[in-house]
Amino acid sequence: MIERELQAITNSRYNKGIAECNNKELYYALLELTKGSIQSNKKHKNGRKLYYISAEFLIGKLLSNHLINLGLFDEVNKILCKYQKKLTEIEEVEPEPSLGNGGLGRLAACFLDSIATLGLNADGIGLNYHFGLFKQEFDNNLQIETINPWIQPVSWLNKTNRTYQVVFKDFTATSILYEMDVTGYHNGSNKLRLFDIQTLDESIVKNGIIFDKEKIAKNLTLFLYPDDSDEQGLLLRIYQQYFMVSNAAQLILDECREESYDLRKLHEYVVIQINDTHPSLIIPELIRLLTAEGISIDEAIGIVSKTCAYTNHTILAEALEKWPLAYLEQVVPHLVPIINELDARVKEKYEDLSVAIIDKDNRVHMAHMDIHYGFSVNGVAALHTKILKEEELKAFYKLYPEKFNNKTNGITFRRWLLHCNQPLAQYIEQLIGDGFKTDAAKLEQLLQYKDNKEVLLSIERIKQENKAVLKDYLMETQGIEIDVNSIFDIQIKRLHEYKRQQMNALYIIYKYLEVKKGNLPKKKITMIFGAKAAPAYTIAKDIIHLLLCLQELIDHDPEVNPYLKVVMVENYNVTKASKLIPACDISEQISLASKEASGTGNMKFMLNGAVTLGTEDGANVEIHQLVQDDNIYIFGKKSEEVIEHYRKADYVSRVYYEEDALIHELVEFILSRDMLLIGEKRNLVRLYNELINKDWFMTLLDIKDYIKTKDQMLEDYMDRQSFNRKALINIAKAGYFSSDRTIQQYNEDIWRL
Ligand code: GPK
Repeated sequence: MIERELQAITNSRYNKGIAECNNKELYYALLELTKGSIQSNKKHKNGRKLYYISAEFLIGKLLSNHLINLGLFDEVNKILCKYQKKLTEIEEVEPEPSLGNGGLGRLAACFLDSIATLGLNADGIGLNYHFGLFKQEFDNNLQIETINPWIQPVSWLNKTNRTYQVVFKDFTATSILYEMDVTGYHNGSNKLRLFDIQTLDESIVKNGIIFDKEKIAKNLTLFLYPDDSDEQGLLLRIYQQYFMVSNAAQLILDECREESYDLRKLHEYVVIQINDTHPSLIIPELIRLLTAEGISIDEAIGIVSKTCAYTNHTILAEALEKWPLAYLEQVVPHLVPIINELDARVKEKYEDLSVAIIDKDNRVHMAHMDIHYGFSVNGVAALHTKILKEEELKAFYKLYPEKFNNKTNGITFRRWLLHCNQPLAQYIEQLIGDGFKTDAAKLEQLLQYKDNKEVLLSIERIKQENKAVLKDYLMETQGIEIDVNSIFDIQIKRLHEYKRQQMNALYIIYKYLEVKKGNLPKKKITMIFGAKAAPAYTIAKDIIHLLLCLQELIDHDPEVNPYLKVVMVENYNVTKASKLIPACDISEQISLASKEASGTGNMKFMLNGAVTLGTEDGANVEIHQLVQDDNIYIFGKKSEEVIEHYRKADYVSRVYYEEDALIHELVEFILSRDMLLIGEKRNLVRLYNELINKDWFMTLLDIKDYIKTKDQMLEDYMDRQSFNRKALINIAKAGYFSSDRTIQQYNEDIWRL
C-alpha cells in the first residue's frame, strides 16, 4: 500500500521508480507521502484551546519524527531496505530548521509532540525565521557564524492566506502565516503557526550574519534574536516580539469570532501559555484589542488576567527582560498608555516598589507584568521553583502564593529514545513489551533485570554499537577519528559561563598534566563538546577557543593522545544531539548550583543509559532522588551555599588561585608556552583574567571536588558490570521525565482543556 503510494509519487515527480531515485529525490517523495498522510489524519476539536506562544521552537528534522508518530516508520524502512536505500542517509538531505537557541526552544518542541500525542486542542505560535540561529564553523580555533538557510521551495511549511496588519510607530507591517503539522504519536495532529513579514529581504545579509539592523521591514524575521548587544539590536528584538504577539492576538480573537464566542468570556475558550518573557507584550496587546471592541479597560484587564499563564525558565538577571520605556515609545507607542495603566494599578495597590512593572529607571519588567496580570507562574524544576518562591520572586510569592506552581520539564521519548536509539528501544521492547512507548513509567519494569548479567552485557553492547555509529558520523562530517574503546564523556549545551564548560576544560588540563607526569588513565577518555556561543558573548567564545586549542594540543602530542582525546563537534544542533546522546557514557551536567533552571539534556542522557556527573542543580536534583546515590555522581557546593556567597558577595576566585597549588597550575597552563603557540594570546589572556579576577560562576570553588568525583567515576567505569547496572537503573527511572507527564500536569493544574 505505502509502497505503491511512494512508487506513484516518484513516478509522477521524477518519472522514475524508487530504485532509480537518489536520496534527495527520495527525501522529497517521502515528504510528499508523509504530508499526505497527516492531512487525512485530522481529528475533531472542541473545548478550551491552548495557544503556546514562544519565540523559539527547536523542532529538529521532521521526516522520521512524523513517520514514527504516524506509525509508518517500520514499513517505510522496510520498503527502502528492499530497494537498498537507507532512511538514515535520506535524512541527511533534510535541512534542520534552527528556530531555537537551546533548552527553551527544544522544550517547546517536545511539548508540541506531547500535546498532540495526548490529543489536546492546542497550537504553537511563533515566528518563521528564515536563517534561524546561525550556523557555527571553526576557523583557526575560533567560532565563525554563517547563515543557516533551511526554507526550501518544498518543505514542511504550508503557506496560508491568513495575513494581518501589525502597526509600529514608523510603519505598518503585513504578515503572512505559515503552518507546519505537528503529529501526535498514533494520535492526530495540531499546528505550529509561524508568522512571517511579507517584505523580508534575505539579500541584505552579507559577510556571515551581518545585516542592516535598522531596515526592519526587510530584516524582521531574518534571524532568531540577532545580536542584542547594541541599541539597534535591542530595538529589533522589540519589533520581533511585538510582531509575534500582535499577530498571535489577532489570530486568537479571529478564531473566537469564527466560533461566535463571546470575547467577554475569552478565558472560557482560550488559554495562552507565555513561554518565558519574550511573548509578554501579548498582555497589553490583548487588552488594547479588547478595549477596541468596546469592552472597558477594567473588564479587559480582568479577562486577559484569567487567560494568560507564564513560565519562567531562568533566574539569571541578564536573561530577565527589562525594556526601557523609551524604546517601547519608539516602536509601539500605542502600548505605552496600557503598560502605564497596568503599572499604576500595581503601584496603587502595593507599596513595595520591587514589584512594580516600571522601575525608577523607567524600565518595563516583563516578568512582573506576567505575574500581576496572569493567573499562573511556573518554574521548570522543583529546585528552580523553590528558588523562585524563596529568592528571586519572593515578593510576588507573598502577594500571590496561589499562582505559583512547579512543572518539572520533560522530553519526548519518541525522538529521544524510539528514534535516536532504535537498538535500545527494540531491546527494551523485547524485555518488557511495548507498553513503555505510551506509558513511560513502565520503564521501571526494567529494574527486575538490574542484576541480570546477560541483560547488562546487552546494554553495554548496544552502547558499543552506538559508539561505532558516532565514530563513522564524526569521521564523515568532520574528519575526526575517535576510539570506540574509550570512555565517552560528553558535554553538549549552549556555551555559557554558568554551565561551566571552562571547568571541564580545566579538568582536561589536569588530565593532560597527569599523563605527562606518567599517571596514566586505565582507559582512554574521549571528551566530546558541542556548543554554540552567542555571537556577542566574548568570554563564551574564548572558552570555545580554549577547548579547540586543547583539542589541537592533545592531538599533536603522541605522549598524551593514546590516553586522551578532545573533540569539539561543529555546529551542535538537534540532529547532532541525537547522534551523540545514545553513545555517551558520562553525562556532564556541571552548572553552578542554583543557575540551571532545569536542564533537559540531562534527561535525554539518562534515558539513553548514560550516568550523570553533576551538581545538585535543576532537574539533576530530581534525577538524584530517583536513581539514588549509587547511580549518579554528585559534587560541588549546594545551591544554599552558592546563594549565600552571592548574598555576602564574599567569593574571591583569586584566593583559590593563589592558595591552592593545583588550581594555580591548571589556570597558569592557559598561558603556557605550548598553548600560546597554538592559540590567540588576546583570547587566552582575557579568559585567564576572567577566571582569576571575576569567575562569576565560581569555577574555582568546585574544581577540586569535580576532579575528585570524575576520577572516581572513571575508576568505577572499569567495573563494567556494576557501571552497566547504573546505566540500566538510569534508563528504568527516566520515565518520570517524559514530556507526556509534564504536559498532563500543565493540563491538570493550568490549562484545563
Ligand atoms: C532558559 F531563560 C532561558 C533562556 O533564555 N533559554 C533557555 O534555553 C533554558 N533556557 C534553561 O537554561 C534550562 O535550564 C531549561 O531546562 C530550559 O530553558 C527549558 O526550561
